[in-house]
Amino acid sequence: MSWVPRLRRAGRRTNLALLVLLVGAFGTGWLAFATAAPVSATLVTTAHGLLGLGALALVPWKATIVRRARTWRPMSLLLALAVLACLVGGFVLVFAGPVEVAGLTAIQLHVGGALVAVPLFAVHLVRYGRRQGPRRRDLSRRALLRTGGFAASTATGYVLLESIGRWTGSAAAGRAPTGSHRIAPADVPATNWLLDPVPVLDPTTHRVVVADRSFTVAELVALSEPVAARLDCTSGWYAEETWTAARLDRLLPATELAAAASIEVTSVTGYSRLFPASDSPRLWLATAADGQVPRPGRGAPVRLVAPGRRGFWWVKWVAAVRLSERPAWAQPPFPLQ
Ligand SMILES: Nc1nc2c(c(=O)[nH]1)N[C@H]1C(S)=C(S)[C@@H](COP(=O)(O)O)O[C@H]1N2
Ligand SMILES: [Mo]
Repeated sequence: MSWVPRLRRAGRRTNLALLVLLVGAFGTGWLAFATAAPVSATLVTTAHGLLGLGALALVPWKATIVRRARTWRPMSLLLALAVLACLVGGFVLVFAGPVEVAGLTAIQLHVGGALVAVPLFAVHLVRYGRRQGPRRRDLSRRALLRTGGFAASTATGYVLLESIGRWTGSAAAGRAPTGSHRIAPADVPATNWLLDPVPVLDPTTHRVVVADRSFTVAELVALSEPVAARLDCTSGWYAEETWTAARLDRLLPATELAAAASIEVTSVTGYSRLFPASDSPRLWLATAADGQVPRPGRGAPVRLVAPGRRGFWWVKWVAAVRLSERPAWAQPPFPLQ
């Protein structure tokens, strides 16, 4: 262990800072999955990156603390590995794009590492967290100056890494505000949120129920127009395509739509999302992408196109669109299937 540094100031404040940084990184990570608008996405992903980098910057101090411990529990090692996997996944995603590492996609490694770390971290806190809480002197001028200095160095490191990413022409340079990397429509993987199956549907017999009516695919095509939109998946890629799609507010009965709280779009697989009723002019039933019928995995014959919303809102294999009294916020923030 001679390679581990012995930093004098390593201690309670290191642990406390790590707690704040990791909890913050976890929270902003989920928030980043939910955001799509450029300004909010930039703020959230930058905060997420700063918090993660801050945690990484504390490793030498944490290593000093670990070195002082007489015994090591396997669980602590597992926790360290999970956090490491999460960090590696995050860096790979930023600098190399949505590639695979050891059979896992970068985002699977990143989110998987974080999810494995959570229960281990909770046990770790219960076991070692005593007397590690904040103290009054953490707010002293000197302590605050040190915290500010640490924050400033982390921010400098962040800017430096971003610049290196650009100069070296790495994938980091072309990221969207959400952090996603651009891919060609032909390279879009048919992406399911968790474990949804890919149904193969017959476009000649498939019908989509829209409130009190039902449409054949041909009827939807006849009501369609071109819609350019960006499909931005939370797994780290986005693609720009021009969809052939019919606007939902033109298919839904006007009076009922005005009275409804939300619109529920359901897939033949059962996957569904609730949208505020006022979103209807920005929701489209699409039958083609760039002039072609999409592959079955991409939602044919009818999929939702929801410009300005992240990919998991773009329900594939749409079976029904129903008006609902339920407010759109009364659903889990992310799909559960
Ligand atoms: N029915 C259904 N629709 C779905 C999903 C799903 O798992 N089931 N995944 C969503 C997610 S997470 C994304 S990113 C997009 C992916 O669309 P694509 O297959 O065209 O890439 O579809 C969305 N629509
Ligand atoms: Mo996605």
